[in-house]
Amino acid sequence: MAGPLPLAFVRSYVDVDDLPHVNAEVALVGRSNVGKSSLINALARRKNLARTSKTPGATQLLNAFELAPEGSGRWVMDLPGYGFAKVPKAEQRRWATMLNGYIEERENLVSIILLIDGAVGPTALDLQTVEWLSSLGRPICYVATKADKVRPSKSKKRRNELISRLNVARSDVAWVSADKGTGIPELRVHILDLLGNPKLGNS
Ligand SMILES: Nc1nc2c(ncn2[C@@H]2O[C@H](COP(=O)(O)OP(=O)(O)O)[C@@H](O)[C@H]2O)c(=O)[nH]1
Ligand SMILES: [Mg+2]
Repeated sequence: MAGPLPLAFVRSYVDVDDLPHVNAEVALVGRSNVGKSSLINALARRKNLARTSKTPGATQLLNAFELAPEGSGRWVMDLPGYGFAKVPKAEQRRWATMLNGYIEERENLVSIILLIDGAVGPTALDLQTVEWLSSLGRPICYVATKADKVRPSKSKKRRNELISRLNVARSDVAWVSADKGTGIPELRVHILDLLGNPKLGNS
């Protein structure tokens, strides 16, 4: 089991073109309010590393975090969320263009970590996004968030629904709760594997 990921905030970027070259990167993508920032905090076991918000749509920046040591070039990106109802169409198009540019330009993007709200998702918009991301040819790792909000009596049904709607295997979805810590150690191991863990000698 992995302990907290030694993540440090690098900076926020407005523009994909400003991102420097890195060795390996994973990117958290998901609907506004799905729990991206909370997940980063849970992975690092820090309270305020990534800002969490009760106001969806607040983050429109590309927030970069780096695994220690500084300069390792192993990055975790928190990307702006999509699908916040009050965001105007023009802004949604801007988001799609940004993400498209990001995915096309990040040569060392090892995997997209797509977050789906485990209690309610996938929504129609999640499914559209999955289809679109798949067409761009990058590997996707699915994470179902807020597992603690699913009642134990509904859990099996919910999990079955989610994998059948995503059309993936059970083992392709990691269920996590940032609040309770469920599934977080396993996801840390997976992220370290994706980014190449020097301690394991595969970087
Ligand atoms: N119950 C529960 N709530 C969560 C969990 N993760 C996030 N949230 C809540 O969902 C809301 C949005 O979280 P945030 O991390 O800001 O989402 P983001 O917009 O994707 O970055 C906040 O009110 C969080 O407290 C979780 O694991 N369980
Ligand atoms: Mg956020």
